[in-house]
Amino acid sequence: MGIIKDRFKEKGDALAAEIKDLLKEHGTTKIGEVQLSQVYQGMRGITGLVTETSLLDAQEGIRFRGYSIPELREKLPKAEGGTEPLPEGLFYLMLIGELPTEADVEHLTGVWQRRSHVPNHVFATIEALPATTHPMTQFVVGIMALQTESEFSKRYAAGMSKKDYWDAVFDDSMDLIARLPRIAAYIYRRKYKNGDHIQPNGLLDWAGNFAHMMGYSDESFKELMRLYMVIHADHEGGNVSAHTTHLVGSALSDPYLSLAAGMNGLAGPLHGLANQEVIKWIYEMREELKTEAPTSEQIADYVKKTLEGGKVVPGYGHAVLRKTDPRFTAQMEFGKKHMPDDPLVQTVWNVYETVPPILQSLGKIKNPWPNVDAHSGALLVHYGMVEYEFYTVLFGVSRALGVLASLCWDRVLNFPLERPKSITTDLVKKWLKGE
Ligand code: FAM
Repeated sequence: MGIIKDRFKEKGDALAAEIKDLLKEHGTTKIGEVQLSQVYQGMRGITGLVTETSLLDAQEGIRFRGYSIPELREKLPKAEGGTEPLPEGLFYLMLIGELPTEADVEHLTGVWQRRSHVPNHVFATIEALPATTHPMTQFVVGIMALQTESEFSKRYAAGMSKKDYWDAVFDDSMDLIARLPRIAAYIYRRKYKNGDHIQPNGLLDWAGNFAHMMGYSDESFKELMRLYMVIHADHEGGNVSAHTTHLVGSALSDPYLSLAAGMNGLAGPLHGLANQEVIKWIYEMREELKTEAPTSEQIADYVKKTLEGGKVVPGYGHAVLRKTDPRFTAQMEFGKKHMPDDPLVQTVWNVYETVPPILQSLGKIKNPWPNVDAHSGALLVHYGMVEYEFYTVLFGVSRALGVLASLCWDRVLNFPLERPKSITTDLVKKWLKGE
């Protein structure tokens, strides 16, 4: 891993120097204003973070270091015989800021294979939970149990110098990414396959091995895992999982503590849990309509019923995006290539035709289009992964790539403790009276 760490440090020092000069000259430049409604309504549109790994454009969607998802699917190295990008390549791009070579990706695959050992006490801790425990709870408990392995915490306790924080966070982040598939697969096999665990296959890439350990040997499922791990990896810095990991890390909580916090945010229904809610919603619709292939009219009626019941239509809308999520489009292309006749996938496409005009007609929804969660479950069900309560764990394994790459950048840029100011409504009233 030496070469990647050295390259990262070189990039980090160069950008740190650039930012220092930039702030010296422009530190007092105003970059926006804050309206009262933004303070009360989720800080939407307030620019208050710097995240180097990716940037989200409301009209165009996500770009990772300037590359769109179609460009990444074309330019990033692939597995032998594969057509989908390897997540190792995306992590390298987010961390270093340059496209990786095949050799860079192979090197990273090897580093993560060698660092993937999970101590037994982690599995024992997970086993202490009832098997009925939600997979995301088991996942976060597993990450917390792994915190005993944190180099950062050990070195901080031993008096580590501030200039070395980045080095310890880098090591912990690489160890953690390497270990997450093993923990996630363990939870899957424990909960759904009677604890019939599958040992890692050291010849496979990170996502391919993850598929293997969950019990899926189908080559196109491995390809789906590679695409899935890439498109869910990062979505700039303000989404709940990224922002939480960054915030907790700013207190110098180690990467294990920071990622666990971010994963608790991802477990929320308005964030990462939506991917399970979408499939649940479609299953309930098919159950109620007694058909595997609801017509557009039947879907429209069911959507209206959902809305009248005061519930959201899961998989639709977004806090920033104002168009169809390119992560949805990438999944739709995968579906058209690998499973064009799958009835559940076709229902997702029918929902896509039907839902946006209905949401638009409400007049209050800023983005009526599908987000990443609207498609993901149907692709997984096609291969037999029907356990939708597990889907957000897949999302979490992927999102760790982006939020931990960002955590490394936070430390190498020496970002301080994050501490925005809060106000009271009494104070607001005083302001408004000019007091
Ligand atoms: N179905 C029904 N109502 C919706 C809706 C949807 N899909 N999306 C937004 N609305 C409502 C929203 O609840 C709010 O209603 P009230 O004024 O009555 O409270 C109104 O429309 C304005 O909301 P908005 O400004 O358009 O959206 P927000 O920025 O407040 O919320 C989301 C964004 C993603 C939380 C929201 O679109 C939603 O709840 N979507 C369904 C859940 C989902 O798919 N989440 C996953 C998001 C995904 F990107 C991820 O993080 N994995």
